[in-house]
Amino acid sequence: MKKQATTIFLGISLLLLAVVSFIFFRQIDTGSSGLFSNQGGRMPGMGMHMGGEVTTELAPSTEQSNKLVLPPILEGNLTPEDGTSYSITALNGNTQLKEGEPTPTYGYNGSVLGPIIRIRSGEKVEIKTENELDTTTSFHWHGLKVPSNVDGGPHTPIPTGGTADLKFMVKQEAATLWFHPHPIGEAGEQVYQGLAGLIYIEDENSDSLALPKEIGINDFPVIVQDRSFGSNNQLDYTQSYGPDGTYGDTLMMNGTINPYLDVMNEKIRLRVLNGSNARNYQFRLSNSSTFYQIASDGGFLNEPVPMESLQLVPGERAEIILDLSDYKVGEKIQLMEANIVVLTINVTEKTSKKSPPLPKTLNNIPKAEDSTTPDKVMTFSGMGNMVAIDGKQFDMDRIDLRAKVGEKEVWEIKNIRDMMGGMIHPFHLHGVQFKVISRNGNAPPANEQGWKDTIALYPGDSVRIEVTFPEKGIFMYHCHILEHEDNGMMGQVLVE
Ligand SMILES: [Cu+2]
Repeated sequence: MKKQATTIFLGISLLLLAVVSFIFFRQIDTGSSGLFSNQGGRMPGMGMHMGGEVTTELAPSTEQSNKLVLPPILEGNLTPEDGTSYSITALNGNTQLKEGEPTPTYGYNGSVLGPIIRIRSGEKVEIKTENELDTTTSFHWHGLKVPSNVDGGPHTPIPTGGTADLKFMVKQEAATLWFHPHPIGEAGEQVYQGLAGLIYIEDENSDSLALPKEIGINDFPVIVQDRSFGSNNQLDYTQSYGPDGTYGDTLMMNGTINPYLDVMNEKIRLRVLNGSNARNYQFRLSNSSTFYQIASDGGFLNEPVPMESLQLVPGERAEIILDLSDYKVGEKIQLMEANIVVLTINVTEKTSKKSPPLPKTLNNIPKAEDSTTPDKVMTFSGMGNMVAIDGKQFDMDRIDLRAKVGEKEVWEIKNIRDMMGGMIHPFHLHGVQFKVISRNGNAPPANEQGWKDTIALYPGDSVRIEVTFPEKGIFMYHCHILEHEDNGMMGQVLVE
């Protein structure tokens, strides 16, 4: 009897010690915005799920190295009234992602991911969308400045067999955007199954800048995603699902596992999209060398920003330049995430022409303006099924905020730290490119001083942004951890 009581006492003490040290380390871990682990408050190797943690670690690939698949450029048809017309169809398919069985996937105009839609600033565009999936979807153009009836959010579901004809003017500068499904409660699963594509906007500035721009030669798209493969190479969303994000142990770039790229010894440009459901990345180069970020979500930065590491939260993009001019044929460099190889870049050929130096000036974005009192304040809080914005979960019948078209506003967005430390929530706002004014009262880092549509909110953060909606309608703002979005961490702003 006494022995049993001692055992129970010992057990309770150990448990208490574990909980207290867990909270303690978590506070340290999330104490600073600059120093963070992959997820706010993750304790590597603990392997237990206490909300907000990445429970699935990335594993080094055991697959053979594969040439990076490049998505095709979608050809448009020139029409007299509607400008250039494109067709995008969401399809069921099977894709050979791994050795063995092909994987059942979703794709746009193909079995997985989608083509690159290449449009020009000032151009009239038509996109004919069609849903051939056996489930309702929507076609959201992430980062595009369009009226909300074109935006493709939860208000415009396309049922199985349905079509929608979208027409708009391209009213924004050169940028790398993307498109993905945004149906209510189902975005996570549909993206996980393979739905995502890129949009390149070009303009006179991007034409004239001396940057690598030969697609597939020195200008490459890199869509980074993590997946878990079950038996027979299935992507089992339900099995892999986590209420704080669905993670996988396997990295895929453009749908390629363990990819390599053969290039010449010149400057190369990577247009990197974090297309993952929930995982944050901290990219660096294998030899720790400096690279340059030239563009953020909504276009070119004012000048190239030298960097040794690049963080991207889900939905975020960055264009980076790697200077391989001094590399010899046979040398290689790798893009890394922690100790995991993301992409191997082999220099296999000597270029006949020397890359010009990077332009000193890329863009002319006026500095963001602050105000003493923000026009709007909102708070992100909670985890799992308890995620909320201003204490509320998404309700399609409720307008949360109102704004006037063309009027500059300052929004203050807070991520409330909780007992467990909290999580990084990627904040995304539809229909606009905004500017980051400050993070906790300090100027944002140089690579965040351009146009943004998605930013990291660290636990305890208070971020101010400058927002001017160019178009009318109802626009979403939400967490881009797709499982949080699906769980209702989303609100809507009516722009009149
Ligand atoms: Cu979130």
